[in-house]
Amino acid sequence: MDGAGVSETRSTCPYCGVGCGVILRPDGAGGLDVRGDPDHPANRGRLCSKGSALGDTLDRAGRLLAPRISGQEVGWDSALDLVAKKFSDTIARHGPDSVAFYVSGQLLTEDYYVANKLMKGFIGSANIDTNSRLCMASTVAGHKRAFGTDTVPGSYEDLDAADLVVLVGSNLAWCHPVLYQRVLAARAKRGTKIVVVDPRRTASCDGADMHLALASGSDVALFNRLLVEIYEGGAFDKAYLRNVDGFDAALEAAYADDPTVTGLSEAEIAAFCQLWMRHDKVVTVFSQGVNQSSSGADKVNAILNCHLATGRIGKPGAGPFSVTGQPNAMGGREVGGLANMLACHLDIENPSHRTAVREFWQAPAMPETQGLKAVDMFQAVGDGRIKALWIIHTNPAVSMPDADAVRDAISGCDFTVVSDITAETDTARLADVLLPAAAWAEKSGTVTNSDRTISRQRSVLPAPGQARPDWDILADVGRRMGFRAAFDYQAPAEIFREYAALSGIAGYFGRDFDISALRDLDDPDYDMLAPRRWPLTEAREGGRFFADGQFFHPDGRGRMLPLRHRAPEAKRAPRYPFRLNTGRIRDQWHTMTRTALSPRLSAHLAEPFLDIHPGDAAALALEPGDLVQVQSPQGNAILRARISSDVQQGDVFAPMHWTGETAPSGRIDALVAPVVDPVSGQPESKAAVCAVTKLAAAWYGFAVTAGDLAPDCAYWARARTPSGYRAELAGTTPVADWEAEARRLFGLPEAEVQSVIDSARGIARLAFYDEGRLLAALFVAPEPVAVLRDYLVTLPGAEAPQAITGAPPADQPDPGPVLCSCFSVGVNTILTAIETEGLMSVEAIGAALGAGTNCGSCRPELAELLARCATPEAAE
Ligand SMILES: Nc1nc2c(c(=O)[nH]1)N[C@H]1C(S)=C(S)[C@@H](COP(=O)(O)OP(=O)(O)OC[C@H]3O[C@@H](n4cnc5c(=O)[nH]c(N)nc54)[C@H](O)[C@@H]3O)O[C@H]1N2
Ligand SMILES: Nc1nc2c(c(=O)[nH]1)N[C@H]1C(S)=C(S)[C@@H](COP(=O)(O)OP(=O)(O)OC[C@H]3O[C@@H](n4cnc5c(=O)[nH]c(N)nc54)[C@H](O)[C@@H]3O)O[C@H]1N2
Ligand code: SF4
Ligand SMILES: [Mo]
Repeated sequence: MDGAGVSETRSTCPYCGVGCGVILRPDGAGGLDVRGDPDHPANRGRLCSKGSALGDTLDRAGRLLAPRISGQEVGWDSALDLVAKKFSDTIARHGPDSVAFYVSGQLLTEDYYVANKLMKGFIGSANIDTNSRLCMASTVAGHKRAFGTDTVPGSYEDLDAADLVVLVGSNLAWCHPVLYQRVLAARAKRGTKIVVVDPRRTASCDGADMHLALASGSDVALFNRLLVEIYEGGAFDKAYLRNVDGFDAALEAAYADDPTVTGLSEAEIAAFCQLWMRHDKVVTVFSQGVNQSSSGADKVNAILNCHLATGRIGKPGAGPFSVTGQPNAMGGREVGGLANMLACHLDIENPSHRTAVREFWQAPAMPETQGLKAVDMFQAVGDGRIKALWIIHTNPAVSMPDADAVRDAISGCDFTVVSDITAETDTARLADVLLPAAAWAEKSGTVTNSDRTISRQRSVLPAPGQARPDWDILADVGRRMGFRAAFDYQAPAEIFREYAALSGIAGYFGRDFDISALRDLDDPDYDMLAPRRWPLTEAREGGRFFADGQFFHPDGRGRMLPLRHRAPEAKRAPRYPFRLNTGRIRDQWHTMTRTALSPRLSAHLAEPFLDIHPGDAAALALEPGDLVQVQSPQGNAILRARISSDVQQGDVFAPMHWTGETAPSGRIDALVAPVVDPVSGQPESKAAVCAVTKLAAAWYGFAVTAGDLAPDCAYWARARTPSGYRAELAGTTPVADWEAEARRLFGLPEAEVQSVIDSARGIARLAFYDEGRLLAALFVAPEPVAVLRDYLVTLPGAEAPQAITGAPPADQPDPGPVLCSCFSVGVNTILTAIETEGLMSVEAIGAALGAGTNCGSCRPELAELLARCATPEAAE
């Protein structure tokens, strides 16, 4: 409670694996004020743009409020009886392996624990897999091969203490912004060097000393070369290597690899190796450019090899560091949410581990082999081997590779249950039964971030309608399936205690994951639990692993692996000449079900795009703003071309975020082949092949509206604005009557209209009014529409007699696209201030305009604007 009697609650941000602490304070209008928690060790008060905008995303308008069976609202009893009956019947008729759960690294640990216990212990199948298969599986496999368990050796403090931070396949500036700010702070303080290893130039390169734009998929060759240099330069740690097997074989394989496949010059590679070898305190941060690859586990081990060879692991400021994507990716790995794990880092294929867990759970049945991994699981759904499927907290119809096939598989499945917070997702639309889940801020539990810190999420808002927490829905189904005692949970604290007790058994087997010190936590202590880093036993809390040369293989030794470069599976060919890289943008989270509710987050990049090199664009006769058709052997997309030398010639990059709800032709996973790493089963999301052609558009349109809109054309993308929606549109067939079409689009059959229509030139401009207030406006042209979008989005709902001109009155400047989402500062405003006020630094821009002073996520882009102003010839 503060002085005014308003209570504040500490919780954790529901987005990325940095796991920032937040302080939540009800705003009195059903929403929340959200600020960074100065006492949380992950962020010390900082938040990025997404965390800062959490308050904007709590809108209840689109929430799923009641269970539905075949689209009809029903009560919980009907819905859950049906789920329990269908699963029980299917198991009775076709065996336990005919059903599956597909879950998420965004579930809380308590949710995840119950799901895993129900499937592995009581249904008796290991067919539970998670979207972490698309995310962290290669790291899990790499860690297990090298260390004997899935252990993250270091902690965030290592980023503060390092002299060199190497970002491999990580766009830390946009995907783990608070960690990137931490690295930049260390750089300001101690001169930390930063290297980025990424085929693409990203925002993370802006603060970097070196960017190695290697060929897609060639990381193993690069780190093999580093291993050779470590050997030849005498930088290996002989004493440490006494505890590690495989150095000679790894070195021999490394010698056999050819570093030229990286496409980097000898000088670049030599400079990188020198830098790496010169700095004992080196942290190699890696993420999806490493994991999402058909050689993902090998890439992980190639990095681990170099750290093991030099003994630079588990020491302050030194170690390999897998940064996790989702808020509870780590928790999911710990509870055993992957089809090839058991629980608490125990192995499903180890009989004594299995027996111990079975006895602890008093489980009737335990699978003896691994279950189906995500890609195989959806193939089994597609060919009818899986007959009942429960999808929880994830949107596979968008995010799985070969997404159109996955969508068809789900819709063809005999019985699909989807638990979500909204019915408006590509996956939820396919469900037979939809279950309303309580969302972040409405439910309680724990999550584990990238550096093994367990933090509480706490409920501060009532769940709307009939929504219930995921653990509660799962446990209820468990009870209805006949497992009363095992799923008789009343509160998440009970689940957590049981889980902590189980981890003690893992500790007994000598596994790393042991939080048994928390097994007797009473309810008030659980409520108050402050962030703690595991392991948490009577003997030990937190700290680092492996500096002492003690590993978790049965012989206690670490392992280096012999590795050879393998190119991505899909090969470029004349028909598919481009390499399609995919990933994230700064202000959207995955399939956008939450972040797209925020107008300020939607302003940064409002439509799906394809980055293409100027040389390739010229060969395809592309102009800036053209739409392109992108085709792969799996599927098609239409995206906005952004011509940029950030990507290499022959490579293109597209974001993963757009969906059937926001831009149906932008579902990029429709193009990605379902190719996986043979070791980890993780899909190769970053290296499909594709063809690119200019879309033969008959017309292009731009619309703003205070209401909703119902586009029906080849390309559309809509985004929230403070006053409603904005949309980009394009069609491949001419429209005869633009007024009729616009009235249909906006659902305004009668509204008063102003219009300028020039059919001969293909131009139409229409503005609809209600007593002088603008309701909606549409601008159509035969080429990409040139209107001042950032001005137009402010007009709906206001008196705007001149809207149809598409431009502000002469005395009102156009702010340009929003760069700083926290303070809604546009590019033009910043450029003007740089010029007229002579601003020379990001700090000066902040002092003048506020931009970049809150979350700091846009600081790399501000730096780039400054650099561009300083050297105009460098601008594209
Ligand atoms: N804003 C935002 N932040 C997020 C998320 C989000 O949706 N939005 N999602 C969270 C989640 S779940 C995850 S997993 C993380 C992901 O975080 P990151 O892994 O940092 O993000 P990505 O953009 O997927 O990919 C990182 C980079 O890998 C590069 N890359 C592609 N191929 C290769 C290659 O062969 N070698 C190398 N070295 N690099 C390559 C890409 O060009 C890209 O810049 O982000 C988390 N944070
Ligand atoms: N091409 C390509 N594809 C990729 C990637 C890539 O880089 N490139 N990255 C992959 C990676 S790393 C990841 S992690 C995945 C992410 O992909 P997904 O997991 O499919 O994406 P999300 O949008 O996070 O889906 C979360 C869903 O849970 C719902 N939800 C929110 N809160 C709750 C809740 O409390 N309970 C329940 N039951 N539901 C809730 C949301 O509305 C949403 O529908 O995408 C993968 N796919
Ligand atoms: S870095 Fe941003 S998205 Fe990630 S946990 Fe922190 S505030 Fe949330
Ligand atoms: Mo992820």
